[in-house]
Amino acid sequence: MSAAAAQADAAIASTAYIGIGSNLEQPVHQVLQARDALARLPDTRLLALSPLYRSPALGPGQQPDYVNAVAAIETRLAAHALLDALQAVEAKRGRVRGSVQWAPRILDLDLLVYGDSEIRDQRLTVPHPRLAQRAFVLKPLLDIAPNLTVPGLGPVTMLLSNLSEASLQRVPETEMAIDRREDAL
Ligand code: A4P
Ligand code: MG
Repeated sequence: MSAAAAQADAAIASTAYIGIGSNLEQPVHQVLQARDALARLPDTRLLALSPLYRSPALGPGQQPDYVNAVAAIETRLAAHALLDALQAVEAKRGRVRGSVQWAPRILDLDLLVYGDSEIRDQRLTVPHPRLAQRAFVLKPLLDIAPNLTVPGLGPVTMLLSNLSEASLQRVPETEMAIDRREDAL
C-alpha cells in the first residue's frame, strides 16, 4: 500500500450533512439524482435522505420554486476534498455558475455540517453560514438528525424553533415514485 493510500485508509470517517437544492430542470428528479451521486462518491456511504420539501425561491426576480432535501453521509474524504467532489457533481448535472447571486440553478450542494468541525477559510465555511436562517435546510436536517447539535450554533431543534415552516410543502411520495418510473423507462 502506498503511503498516501495508507494515510487515506487510516483517516477517520466523519458524518457530514449535505444540503441539496434545485429549481430548474425537474427539481425532484435533480434531487434524487444528486442522492444517487452522493452514494457513489469515493470513500463515502449514504446514510439517509430526508423527505423533499418545496418552497418559494429566496432570491432575485421571479424564479421557480425550489425543491430541497438533506442527505447524511459517512465519509473519509477531508472537508475540502468533499467540497471538490460536491462541485464536480454540480458541474456534471449541468450547473453553470453565473455572476448573479442566488440565481436559479439545476443543482446546489452545500456542505452544511462536517463532524464536529468548524472551518472558515477562503473556500469553505462550515457549518454553512446561512444554515440557521433557513427552514428549508433545518426542517429536512431535523427529520434525519433530530438529536444533532450544529457545531458553534446549537441543537437543530432550537435553531428551527426560531423560524416559520409555513412556506415548506412536503413533496408527496407519489411524485417521487413517478420520477423513479420515468427513470426505469
Ligand atoms: N462555500 C463556502 N462554504 C461552503 C459550504 N459550506 N458549502 C463556497 C458549499 N460551498 C461553500 O457557492 C459559492 C462558493 O461558496 C463556493 O465556490 C464555495 O467555495 P456556490 O454554490 O457556487 O454559489 P451559491 O450557492 O449561489 O452561493 P451561496 O451564496 O452559497 O448560495 P446559497 O446560500 O447556497 O443559496 N431558495 C430556496 N427556497 N431554496 C434554496 O435551496 N438556495 C439558494 C442559494 C438561494 N435561494 C434558495 C435556495
Ligand atoms: Mg451553494
